[in-house]
Amino acid sequence: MFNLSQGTIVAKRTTRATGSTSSTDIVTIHDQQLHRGKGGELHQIAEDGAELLTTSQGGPVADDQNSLRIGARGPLLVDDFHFREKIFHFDHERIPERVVHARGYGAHGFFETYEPLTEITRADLFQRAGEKTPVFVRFSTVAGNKGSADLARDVRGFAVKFYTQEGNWDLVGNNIPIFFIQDAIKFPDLIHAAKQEPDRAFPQAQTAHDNFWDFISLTPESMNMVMWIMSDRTIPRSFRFMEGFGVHTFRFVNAKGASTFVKFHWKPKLGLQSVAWNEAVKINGADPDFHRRDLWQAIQSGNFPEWELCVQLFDQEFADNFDFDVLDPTKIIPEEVLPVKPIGRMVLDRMPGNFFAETEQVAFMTQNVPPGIDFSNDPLLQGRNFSYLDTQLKRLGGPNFTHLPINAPKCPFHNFQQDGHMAMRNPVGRVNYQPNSFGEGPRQSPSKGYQHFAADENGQKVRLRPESFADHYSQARQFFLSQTPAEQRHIAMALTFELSKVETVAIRERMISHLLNIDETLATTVAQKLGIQAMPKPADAAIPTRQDLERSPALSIVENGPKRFEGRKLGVLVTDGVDAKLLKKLKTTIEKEKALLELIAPKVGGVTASDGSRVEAHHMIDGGPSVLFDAVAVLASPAGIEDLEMEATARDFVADAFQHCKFIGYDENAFPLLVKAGIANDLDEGTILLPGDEGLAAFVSELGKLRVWGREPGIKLGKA
Ligand code: HDE
Repeated sequence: MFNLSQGTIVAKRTTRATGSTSSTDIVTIHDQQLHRGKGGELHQIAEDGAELLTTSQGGPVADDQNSLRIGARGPLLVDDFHFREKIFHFDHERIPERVVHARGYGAHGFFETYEPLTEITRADLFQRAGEKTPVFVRFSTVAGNKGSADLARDVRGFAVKFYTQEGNWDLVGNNIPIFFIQDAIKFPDLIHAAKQEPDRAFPQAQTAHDNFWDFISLTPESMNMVMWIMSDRTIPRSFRFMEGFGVHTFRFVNAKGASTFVKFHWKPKLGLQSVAWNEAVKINGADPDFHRRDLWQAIQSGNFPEWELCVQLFDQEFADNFDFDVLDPTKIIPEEVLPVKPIGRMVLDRMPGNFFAETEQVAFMTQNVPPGIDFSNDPLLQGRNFSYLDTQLKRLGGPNFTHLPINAPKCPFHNFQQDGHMAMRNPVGRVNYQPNSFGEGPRQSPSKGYQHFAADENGQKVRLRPESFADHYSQARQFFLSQTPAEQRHIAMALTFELSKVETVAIRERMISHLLNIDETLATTVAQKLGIQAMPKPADAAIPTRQDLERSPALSIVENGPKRFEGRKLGVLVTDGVDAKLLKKLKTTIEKEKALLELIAPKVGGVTASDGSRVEAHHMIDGGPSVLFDAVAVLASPAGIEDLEMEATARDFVADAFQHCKFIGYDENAFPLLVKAGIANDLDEGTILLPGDEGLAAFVSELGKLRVWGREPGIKLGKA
């Protein structure tokens, strides 16, 4: 529309209401001022110098505040194309949410290969040490709707799209290394049972209801997963502090066509960490976006989260001799049996510019594998390979979702696919097929193209479950026995809570009968807490629990926690008159640890410190409960603490931190708040009188232990 060659271009220095522009930003053509956008495109300019608002057809808009009508109080007119177009587009803003994993949050980053893996895989991204491959990661919960709260007790999705030089590789994993079911045909039943019940449409994002536990208690293959989901793994403190797993056995295939089985593990650099259940419930109220905000804050402040990609590699002989079937997705291979080998690291360093365009429209598909990575016969994986492509068509509305920038490969790609809704890559010319004799267009290449591993397969066409998948309890028991006492307590508490929400007594009892096959003490504890009068018989088992398997410390979160407070958050409750020197020193000590300090005060406007300086708060006490922090401190003046004692939220701040087994630092003036909160008689190694600014480093180093779980059995509910 604006032909630069015909007009006079005048560079002009202009300051707009929205900020100053450089001298080359504004050009004038035919006396019309235009603004040059980042991509060099031209926009018309409004009276105040901003870009001119237009319709989607490019038509300039004069009034976006009032629709066209007859007279000031008359009816609206169909003539108003601007109104109609605006409302039409708004009406169609939503696309179907994912049937599972609807709530998610994504980030960009890169994967860096440690060393060439040429011997075991021809995958291009593993050929050169130091090679960086761009990635996009989406973390998610499974059961809840898009708007559900982040701290639901749920499995977390951990899906990684690697944009490799030989096409996209999607490692669509979870934060738990196994799954509920052994065959994809059961997936719709599992998900129907887990999501809200269809008549009443609740509960939202919770498995604590009859349908879920009914299905589970009738599905013994889910028992190993039950132990994992009732553990603190399903209430992670942050995406940054969770592991990820490919779950299935995959294959690496080298250039000679030889295959090695592989299981993928992501290990977070900052160690594992979860929250307590009572804390999770409160976080959901205080900040339903807790995990999103955490990732956003970390990346925006330059604290880029990092994971190592590790592999367990094994051959057919190992598979034949292992206690369980490596094709069974309800089983792990313990790291103590087959160590994990780090092969690279992933760093997330950029948030999407637009949530919808990237995080919502990203389409992960298990069947996206580059040459050198292949599938095993895991029946769950093979079922997924059908589902993921199919679901994208529904969700993204047509076959051209691969044209969206977030889904398009970053390597060159050419084929004869054409047309369809919203086609944005449209080849030109006559030839749209092959073979063709015009010598045009792309050609297949047997040497460079994807070659499926030539596995020998034969057998009858049957519907059955292999005998080797039949032991449903041994690894569940191993998981339970590999937990620390605190973690075992949490599993019992979680089972009790969930089953207490189940109204049908027979379902509760059926679950206890399974627990008896896992651990008798666990079963009795839960049964007692549920008030079950007569213990049921252990569930019939196709294969009874084996002798105890070796304990696997890799399965515990507490045993794989951080060594330091790095990446965590200290919440400091302050009052007017707070010791300025102490506060300043605490802040520098925390920041030296690469951790964050946030201030909570009676007013968000902040407090006046002892030296008269004004200190702004991040939260007002009602909006900054202690559940939002990994540890807390209270620093006060004698007058200030009297006011705090009167505040229920300030008492809760301390009482909750105590109940959640957090470290609590306090100065002498703050002690009366501990008395009022009812914890002054129970002080322990986690309640620390701050020794003055000299001893702060020791305090901060204690914080690296994160929780004083030993406090938990002694906490008398209702006391704090
Ligand atoms: Fe998924 N899963 N899944 N799943 N899954 C989807 O695909 C499915 C399973 C996982 O952030 C859907 O694009 C079947 C295991 C993640 O966009 C759908 C089965 C694991 C995500 C689908 C499974 C996963 C999904 C819904 C049983 C861990 C979110 C929307 C065989 C290894 C990806 C979509 C994202 C999403 C099907 C089981 C992980 C319907 C049929 C096991 C992380 O295609």
